[in-house]
Amino acid sequence: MKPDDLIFYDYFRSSASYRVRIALNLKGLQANKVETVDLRTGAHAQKPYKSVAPSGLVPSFTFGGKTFGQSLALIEWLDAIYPSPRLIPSEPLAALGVREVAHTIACDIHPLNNLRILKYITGTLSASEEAKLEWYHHWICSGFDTLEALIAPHRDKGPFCLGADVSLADVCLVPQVYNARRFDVDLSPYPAICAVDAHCTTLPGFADAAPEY
Ligand SMILES: N[C@@H](CCC(=O)N[C@@H](CS)C(=O)NCC(=O)O)C(=O)O
Repeated sequence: MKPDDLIFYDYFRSSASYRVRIALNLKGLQANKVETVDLRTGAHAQKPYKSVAPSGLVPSFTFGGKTFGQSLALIEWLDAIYPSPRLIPSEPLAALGVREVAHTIACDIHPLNNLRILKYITGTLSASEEAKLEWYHHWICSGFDTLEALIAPHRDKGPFCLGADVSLADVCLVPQVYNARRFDVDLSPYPAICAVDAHCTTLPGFADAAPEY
């Protein structure tokens, strides 16, 4: 299924874009057009991308002549229009649990370790490469301590973060684990996180969305 007129601005290594790729795959959707915005060359921070997406961040969607950013907002929109499978449960308490995990990743971990933050601390604040890695590991581990406590109680109910059903929590977790591995974070203190990640990455919707390297 192709939502009419949808352009998806994507970058393979962007974990926020990776979330959107997983959500599209799980729902069997394809954008009409996928435009790569290369973060390595700084294409995100310049025209023409900056003129359609003022934040200069990926991912974003353009349709009906407008551009919208924020991966969780984009996924919630997709979920409202294409509810199969539901990534945010309709039952309010279940939805609260899913958003708690998703926001722990998207609000409390990811923004601290984003490219522009790492560039700022090494550039403007003159932090060393070693200090940058220490920063990166610190915020991943701080967030993963919380996530492990949120996910572990659900391990006997099914293979996903919140039990039997795939949700926005898993869509956010897998890209964040990818980031942690890329930066050599020791994941041995997080068996529940690793078990959910190991299960999800066997599923085509997740596997096909993964960065090639
Ligand atoms: N909260 C935003 C974050 C978007 C974001 O930070 N994207 C990153 C890639 S994962 C980016 O464009 N970074 C460019 C930069 O930091 O300069 C979302 O969930 O979409």
